[in-house]
Amino acid sequence: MRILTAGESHGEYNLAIIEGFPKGVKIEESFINSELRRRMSGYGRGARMSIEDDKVCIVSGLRNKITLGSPIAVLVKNRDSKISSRKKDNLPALNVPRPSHADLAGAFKYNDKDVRNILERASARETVSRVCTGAICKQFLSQFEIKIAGFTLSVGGVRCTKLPKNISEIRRSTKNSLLNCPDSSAEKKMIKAIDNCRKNKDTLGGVIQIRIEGVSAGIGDFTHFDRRLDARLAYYLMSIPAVKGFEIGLGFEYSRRKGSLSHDSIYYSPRKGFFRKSNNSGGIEGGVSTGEPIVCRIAMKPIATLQKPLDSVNLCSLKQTKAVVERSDTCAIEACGVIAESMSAFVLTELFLDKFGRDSLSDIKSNYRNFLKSRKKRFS
Ligand code: EPS
Repeated sequence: MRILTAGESHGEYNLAIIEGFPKGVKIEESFINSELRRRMSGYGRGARMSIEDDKVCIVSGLRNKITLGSPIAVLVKNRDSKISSRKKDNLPALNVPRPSHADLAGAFKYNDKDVRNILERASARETVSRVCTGAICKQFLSQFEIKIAGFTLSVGGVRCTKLPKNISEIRRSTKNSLLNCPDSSAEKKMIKAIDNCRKNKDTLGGVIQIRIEGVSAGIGDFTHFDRRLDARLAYYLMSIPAVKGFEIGLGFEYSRRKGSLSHDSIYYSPRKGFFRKSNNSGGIEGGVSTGEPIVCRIAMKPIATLQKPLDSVNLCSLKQTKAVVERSDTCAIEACGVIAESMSAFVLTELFLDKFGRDSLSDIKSNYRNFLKSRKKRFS
């Protein structure tokens, strides 16, 4: 399965083409739209989100709401469209790159002194297409009772102390949260930190925890490095704009512990089969799912566009100056969580199809049933 996304931040549309998605899956547009709404919300977003009203239009790949096995194409219209592929716009050239954005690196790469030509595609607006794809993949995964939920673990160093134990707790505890945070007293402090940053024209990042439940053992592969489930998750989650760190299970904490206090001992009972009493591995050993919940975290850096800009250099005059100031968000941690769920859904779907076939949902279901039956016979 492949996704191809296209679209500029202030262009007319964002689109995605999903190739290799199986036939026979019912797709509800309303679910994609609810995921798009989640991506637009969150405390700390800028004025852009009150302009946009992201709604998907599925233009191909389905008949009567059921996938045909052909490429699925989806389209989301940008309300705040300022540039066009067909006619000239009147936007002034932007010649002063923002530190930490793609502006300067992109200007070098594409030999262009107008960084608008870089930022339009480097913008996180593109993640609209990924969330549409993730919402489609989630509808496939739900056929196998695989669930994915993320939550905000910390913002600007303020960390949750009350952590949900499973996905139903994540959903219950984040239901009325403005930051998708399960700990209401930590959330109050996070909101205060965001308000302070907005007042001081600064920005904040944070940490998202993702939990995936219902994945049977045996997804992913150790036989080649690029088929490892943890490597795939890292690749796709690190591709989200502003994500600078990835951990799975104990993550960096492993480096501080002894092996005897790190690894998940193996137990067996006729009722449960093989099981573990801990899940430090985050549900993946040797690049393959163990059957325990998959738990990983990503770190998002503070938004690059500052309203009180940092030092930079004008690409035309080479004079020292301050970076350009563009309208932006103070914190986009909640959106980042939704995008992370979407990328995880894509990775899981892709490796699930690797294992159980690709063409039609009915064949995949019967392969899956046979697999579970045969493992039950041999391992319990
Ligand atoms: C972004 C800058 C802001 C964000 C945008 C990502 O857009 P604008 O410059 O138009 O105010 O709002 O995110 C989105 C538009 C979105 O849908 O998430 C950037 O520079 O990356």
